[in-house]
Amino acid sequence: MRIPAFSRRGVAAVAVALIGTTSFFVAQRLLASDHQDTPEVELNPRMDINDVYAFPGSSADRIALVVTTSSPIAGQTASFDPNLLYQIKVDNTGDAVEDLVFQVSFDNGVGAAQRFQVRGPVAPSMTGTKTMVETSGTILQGTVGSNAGSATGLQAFAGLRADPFVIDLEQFFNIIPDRRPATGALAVQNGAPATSFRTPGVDFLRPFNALAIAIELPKSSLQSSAAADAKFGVWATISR
Ligand SMILES: [Ca+2]
Repeated sequence: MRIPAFSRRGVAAVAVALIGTTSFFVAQRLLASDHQDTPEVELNPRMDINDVYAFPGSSADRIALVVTTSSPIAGQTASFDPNLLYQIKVDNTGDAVEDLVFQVSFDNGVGAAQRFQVRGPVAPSMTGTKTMVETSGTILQGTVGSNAGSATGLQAFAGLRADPFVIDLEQFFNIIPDRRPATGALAVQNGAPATSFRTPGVDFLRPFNALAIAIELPKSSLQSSAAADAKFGVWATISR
């Protein structure tokens, strides 16, 4: 398992895998997230995966998969990038290679006028760093800010939501200043250099929104068998 230097997001994904109430395994090789990991991502927040979550769904047999981007700058008119392919990937055979993918793309609309399309779950034609837009299988279409699909089958949401991640990001950059972003409010030092988080803790992200993609469906749609201990791993990618 390999986790890059600034990997609060990657750590989050691992934590989900370990403590989730559904059955998961930790991928053998974890690249974790790309949060601020390259100059291109740093300057293009819509390309930047914030976090990946796997939550229990609306009933015991359902699961909700979520990927967030664009925090902590997403405002009311924030939009997904129509030139990017957002994917949630699922490995259900334990080899850290995706067996199923959800491919999410967006049109040129702005804010709540933007429309999205979800393809999947579908077996991908290509895996790993290579991607092909899939044309077979389920295709779900909806409008940003509204649910689309069926509450008993596949349903999806894309839009602005409160960033669910908890961290004192301001103090984090006082502890590790070389990770400070190049733009935005956090680009400016606020507070003295530090070696630890504040007490009591500060949920710095609480007032901030992220752009979220959430997909909820029966767990059986993702498992390779009906066995009670059937497991699968989940991660996300953004491609251009
Ligand atoms: Ca696999």
